[in-house]
Amino acid sequence: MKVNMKKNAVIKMCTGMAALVVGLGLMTAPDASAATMALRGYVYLDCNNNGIFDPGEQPITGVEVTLIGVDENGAAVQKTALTRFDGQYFIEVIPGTYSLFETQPAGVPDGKDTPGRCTLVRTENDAFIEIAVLESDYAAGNPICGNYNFGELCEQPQPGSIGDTVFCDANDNGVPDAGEGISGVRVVLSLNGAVVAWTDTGANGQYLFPNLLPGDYVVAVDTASVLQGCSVPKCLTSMPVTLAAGQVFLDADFCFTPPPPPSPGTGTPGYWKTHPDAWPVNGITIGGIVYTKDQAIQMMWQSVSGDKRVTMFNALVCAKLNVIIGNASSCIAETIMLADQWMAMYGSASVAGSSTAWKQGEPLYLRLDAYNNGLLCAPHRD
Ligand SMILES: [Ca+2]
Ligand SMILES: [Ca+2]
Ligand SMILES: [Ca+2]
Ligand SMILES: [Ca+2]
Repeated sequence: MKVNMKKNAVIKMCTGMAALVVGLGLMTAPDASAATMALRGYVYLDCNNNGIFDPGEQPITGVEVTLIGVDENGAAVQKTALTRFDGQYFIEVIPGTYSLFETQPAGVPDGKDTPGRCTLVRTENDAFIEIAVLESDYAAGNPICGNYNFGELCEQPQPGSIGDTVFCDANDNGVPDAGEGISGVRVVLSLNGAVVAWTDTGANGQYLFPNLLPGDYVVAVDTASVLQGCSVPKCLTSMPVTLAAGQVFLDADFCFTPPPPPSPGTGTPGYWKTHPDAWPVNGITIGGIVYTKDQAIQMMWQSVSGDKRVTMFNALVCAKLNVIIGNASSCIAETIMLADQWMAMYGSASVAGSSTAWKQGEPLYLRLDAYNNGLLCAPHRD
């Protein structure tokens, strides 16, 4: 690894100081029992911002790194160390779980942080959280959880920005059109899990977070602040944005849709045949035959006993009326089509309950009946 090359270079130059070098923990001692278990890493100027301590990149000396955690005996541990001439910090520990926090050196723009080889829970900006330091690492002669490196930048990166529209997608095309912007919506910006800024959309639904350094941001809409009758999330309500230096990212758009009109509710034959004024149409086609409203209602008053055509007719008329008045139909459209085909095929003669025809028809009827009773995708009208 690059860092080892650097370390070797130091050791070659300082052969007369080998004992000192070991004392500082630069070398991995061959005898595990004599090795020091430690967490270590470098703070350096990551001029090419790649998260790697490359040859030619400069160490930063005197940076404070704090270790906080709990050792294997359950004792709380807190230690600090300063980086040395070669940019390395070195904190002795016994097995346990520890987090490392860098104090950002003054006058240097913040850079990438790269975790080392022992398992950890997560990396945050200038922090490595809950590194597991295990006895097994120690026994294997691999006693150092190394290379928890804090990189800093050589020059201030060009600021970027994130925007820009929260809209009510009234025409359902997925893009913001003129007049679709929603004003007064709170938009919140987070960086590495922490809220860093918020703003409210202007009159045209636009917002902008300017002067942002590169980083892994998340932009989110506070959905509770979306009013104006267009409050149902239609597309994303939050979006991760990895912003590069100088990048202007204006595609963090969020869209909403008006709530659907309240469902009028479904009715059964008992309702539709006694409420002719509620019919939304004056005629209805069943099995390819057109009936006037009066004819259909007359049919519905017939006794259903013995002739399953009447049973199916009643259920199918009601299901069609329930759809026409605005109830959701996705769960029943196919059944209505099949029931119409059934009526076209068997509607010319009486159908007995024991017949083959009713074996085909009954499942369709049961589904229509469930829909009409508000048990499928639309509620009952009561
Ligand atoms: Ca680098
Ligand atoms: Ca830093
Ligand atoms: Ca950092
Ligand atoms: Ca639109």
